[in-house]
Amino acid sequence: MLSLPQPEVVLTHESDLDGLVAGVLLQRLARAMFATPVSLQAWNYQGWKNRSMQERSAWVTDFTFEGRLDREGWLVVDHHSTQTVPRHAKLVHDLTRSAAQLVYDLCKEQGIQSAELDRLVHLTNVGDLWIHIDPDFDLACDYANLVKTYGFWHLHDLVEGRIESLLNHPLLEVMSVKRRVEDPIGFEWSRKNVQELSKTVGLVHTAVGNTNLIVHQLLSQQATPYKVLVTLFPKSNRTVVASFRSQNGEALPVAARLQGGGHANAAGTTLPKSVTDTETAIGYLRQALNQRFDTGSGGSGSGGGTNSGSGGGFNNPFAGLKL
Ligand SMILES: [Mn+2]
Repeated sequence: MLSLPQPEVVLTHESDLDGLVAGVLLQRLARAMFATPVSLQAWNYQGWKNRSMQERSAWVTDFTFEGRLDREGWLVVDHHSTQTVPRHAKLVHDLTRSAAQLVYDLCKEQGIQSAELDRLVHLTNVGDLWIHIDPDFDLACDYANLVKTYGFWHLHDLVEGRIESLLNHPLLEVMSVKRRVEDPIGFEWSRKNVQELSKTVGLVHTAVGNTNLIVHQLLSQQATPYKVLVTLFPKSNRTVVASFRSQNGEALPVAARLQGGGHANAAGTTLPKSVTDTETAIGYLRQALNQRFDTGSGGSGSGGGTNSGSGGGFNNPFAGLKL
């Protein structure tokens, strides 16, 4: 058994089922090991990049291990690729398993295990790792879509943190109908509505249907000339999330260029605050993706600095963009 430091907080990824299941399970593990409740925080990529890591001790899951997380008293359980070698933090890392699966393995060592959790973690794994040959793949997508459709905290609060209640939840029926009715219609429409952002990146407009599935089909059928397909998700707080997909590792570098992160073929970012709708997002992405790195004469601010203030300005490299 790995000896784990007592955490002040559990930090997880807000955007998907993997983050939800892994985060809640880590929280339970902490409570079981230290007999005291620990709060759960969920972050999107943009907020995460700007978050200061002040806690003396924290448990992190479903976020890429990087230097600023390599702290004494910190635990990171993750499955995104990383070049960083841990020198201070404890790292539990496996590219081939979901964060939920990795956390659940730790839980089982502490006796936190049930048939319900076995099932939920399996479905999370299949959906998050996109194991499309698994017989449960369609169902796993329905589970993943619960978080995409209703949001991390809405769903969490609806089941009062008891993630087992997601199993066979009545809302899955809604996801299943959406899949059967919306996906074929959405695929046909999206196929005809792909817009060039750069020579290698195309924006997939979506009307209805499971965007992930539609984009995956477009890529696997090579239905467009682009190596990377982008979809945009305007959020209720007037930010826009951009999601990048590819088949040969091209998605992550594009997302990283836009302050994002993720997996080689499935990555994302939250666009700057001044991008508030799809139209401004398209202008921003065109500008950003067609700009060469070496023309970024924006001065010291271009070295990876992000726009952490609440003001409306873009990051320096894109300061000249007119919207
Ligand atoms: Mn994940």
